[in-house]
Amino acid sequence: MTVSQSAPSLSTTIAGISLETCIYNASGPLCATEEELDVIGKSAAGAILSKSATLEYREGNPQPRYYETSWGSINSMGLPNEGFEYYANYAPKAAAHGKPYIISVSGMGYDDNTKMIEALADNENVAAIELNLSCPNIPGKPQAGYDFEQSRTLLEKVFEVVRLPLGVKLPPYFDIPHFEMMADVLNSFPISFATCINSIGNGLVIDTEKECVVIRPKQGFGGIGGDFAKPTALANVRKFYTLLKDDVDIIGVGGIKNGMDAFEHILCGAGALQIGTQFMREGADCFARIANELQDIMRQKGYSSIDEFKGKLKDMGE
Ligand code: RRO
Repeated sequence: MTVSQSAPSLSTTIAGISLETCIYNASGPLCATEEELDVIGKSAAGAILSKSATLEYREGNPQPRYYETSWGSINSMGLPNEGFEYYANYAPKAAAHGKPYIISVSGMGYDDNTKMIEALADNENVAAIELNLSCPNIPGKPQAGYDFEQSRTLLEKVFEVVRLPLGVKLPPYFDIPHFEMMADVLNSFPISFATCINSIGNGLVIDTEKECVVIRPKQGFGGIGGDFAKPTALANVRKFYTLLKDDVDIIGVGGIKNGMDAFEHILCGAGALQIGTQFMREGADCFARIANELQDIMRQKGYSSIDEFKGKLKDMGE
């Protein structure tokens, strides 16, 4: 008798919300309009995450503001979005796709953030909020996540009004004391998840033929995503997995373009994965492809669920 082997499960739970599959879109690429969100809804993505919303509509930075390279991307979009209400109003349509809808919020100050988060309190079709502490592209505005006291103050205000599960989107950190300082801030609040990492801020890509930068805003400086972001993303996933309270889920994003990249993120501790640059490059087919590749790897290794290897990265001892 042959025993039929069921496919390895990619299901996961983030912020107490069940996802049929742990792979979905990163906030940023192709998630700013209803049409784009519907494409994600119809795809194999495990959730629908919106572009970071501000209180009002924003045009964003001047074009060209996104550039793809062989190894990834640089962007200085400048938070172009339809305004918070648009994403709140999309919630029933997202629910019709049968998968959790998460709204990314990126207010221009404390009050904007609390207003948006308060307004979402009773939206039963929104599963969670991802508070963006890390947009690198607003001229003259530092990334909140690099200012630990500002982050603490913002979270104090936010947790006075929030009713939905709330997580934070973090910038990449590079220094061990900085990981510890941010973990100390986050561990003071009942956050549900931490998404690691946003793009690596203020890189520079050059067109050597033209001897010119490749994007217009900020003299060509922009956030780096793709292959080069992966080692930094893995380090951030790993560090926050070990430093944050046990009930905080880690969502990995940065350089995931195939099943093995996804496997590495989970090994470091990610309970869900977001795809940014590769989604922009390939479109929504990337979710099913990466999921299938991850399942193949799990089959080869004898894993039937992601919990069997999540966070189980070994080190080599001292
Ligand atoms: O819109 C952007 O320029 C942008 C945002 Br809000 C962000 O969080 N990360 C990024 O790379 N670009």
